[in-house]
Amino acid sequence: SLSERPPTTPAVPTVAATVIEEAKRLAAWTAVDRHVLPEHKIIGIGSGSTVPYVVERIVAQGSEVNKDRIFIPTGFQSKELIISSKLHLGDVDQYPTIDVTIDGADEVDSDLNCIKGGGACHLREKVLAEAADTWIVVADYRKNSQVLGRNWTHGIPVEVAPFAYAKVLLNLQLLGSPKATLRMGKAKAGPIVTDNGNFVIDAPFPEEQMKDPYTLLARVKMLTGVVEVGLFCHMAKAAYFGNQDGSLTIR
Ligand code: ABF
Repeated sequence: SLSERPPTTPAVPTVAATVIEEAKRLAAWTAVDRHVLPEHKIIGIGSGSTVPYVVERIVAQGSEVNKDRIFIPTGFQSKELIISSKLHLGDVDQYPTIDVTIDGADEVDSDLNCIKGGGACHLREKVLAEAADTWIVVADYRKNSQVLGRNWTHGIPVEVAPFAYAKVLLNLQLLGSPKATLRMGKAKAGPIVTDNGNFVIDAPFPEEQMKDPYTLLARVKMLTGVVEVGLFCHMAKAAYFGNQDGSLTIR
């Protein structure tokens, strides 16, 4: 029985966490092997917990190839990752054309549309995705979905100018998201603030609307005060998902 288990026996969540990490690593390493080629000199590095495995694999390509490369971050976390990995840091204003950007996602649908912005970096993530000749998504199996919103139930992250948040909230509610809410910091003492000094609203929409993410993206983006929407439509060239059983799904 459970009570007879020695206290040192690993708990189930620890095992699951290892499986998830291995799934992330497999997706990230395979994507790097296939898409980060020796001739690529300007490389975008995304945000989240899968991206460190991307950088790990790029570092393993060796200093000979990496000494001539510039790495562009999507936010504070990836900037620190690039610096601590001793790779050359650049910014998208110096390098507006990127060879390849690899990033994570909160959810990916069957047409490779993505929800992003769980980490509140989606403005920079989208700029780096658009700037790239090739944009690749890496994730574990939990992000692999048919329709957006089924796995990621918090809603679409919408970055807004702080002074306009109440107006945008109201407009999002009118657009079909009555539960749209301003994202608060951990202590709930105030809203989270993005790398760009803005707020984030999380707007869950009914599946009916999520089935046509491009139309929804266009409607939300039209709201004055919205800086960027965490819906990435028709952008990914491929998505790599590490699975629970150690296999890989490529779409
Ligand atoms: C969110 O988290 C996304 O915009 C980001 O790319 C994603 C990936 O997170 P993880 O790899 O930890 O699942 O911020």
